[in-house]
Amino acid sequence: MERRKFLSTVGLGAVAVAIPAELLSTPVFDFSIDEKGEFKGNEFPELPYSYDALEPHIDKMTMEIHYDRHHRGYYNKYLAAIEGTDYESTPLAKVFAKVSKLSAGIRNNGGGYYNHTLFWNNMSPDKSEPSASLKKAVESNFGSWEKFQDDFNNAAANRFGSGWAWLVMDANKKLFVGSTPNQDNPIMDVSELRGTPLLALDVWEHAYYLKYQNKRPEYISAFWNVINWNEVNKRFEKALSL
Ligand code: MN3
Repeated sequence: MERRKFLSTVGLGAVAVAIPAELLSTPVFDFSIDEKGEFKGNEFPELPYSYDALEPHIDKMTMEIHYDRHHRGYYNKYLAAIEGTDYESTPLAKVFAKVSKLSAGIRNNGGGYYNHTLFWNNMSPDKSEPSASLKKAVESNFGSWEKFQDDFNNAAANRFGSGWAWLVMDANKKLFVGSTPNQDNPIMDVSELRGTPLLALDVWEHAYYLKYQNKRPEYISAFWNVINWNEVNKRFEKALSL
């Protein structure tokens, strides 16, 4: 099956539609997409669960439109933006490292494509827990787990207009939270936040408006119920080892 081949090639893991439920709780997103990775950004990623899997926290219609229209749109427009250029074979991370010199089409659509791929994979219908080592790092960087949650929630709630909230590890292995506008992300050279993203939250209105309308804080608190900590734990360990 072609998809299976692609998955093993880019290391997205076992995310085919028919896999047993218990596998859905295992990390499905490979770090190779990131800063030092080789991910070319030329395949549309599988959604690792069904559209209704995150109900009631994120509703089915939002997921379907978000994934199949918004995300697919970024993907298609990114491919169009790099068509016929050297960037067709350049890993996404290397494109982002000099995105300030590239077109708005590459920046916005490449960012949209990458950010949503992180986002789908750092959510799951299955309960999981932050690892002991991640908890310890969060406590030492933020003072407490609650302070981290507050800071993350504030970053997400206070991003004016469209953008993303992040938990990021910087080059000194320190954790911090922040937000980026539009489809920017912490591995873009234009970003004020620089580092390896561990957790991403989409705060564009299209991510929550059908269910939550203008109540973005309710969507943000619902997000905590569907975080795939297995994935965040894995990214944390990988980022520590870079
Ligand atoms: Mn979105």
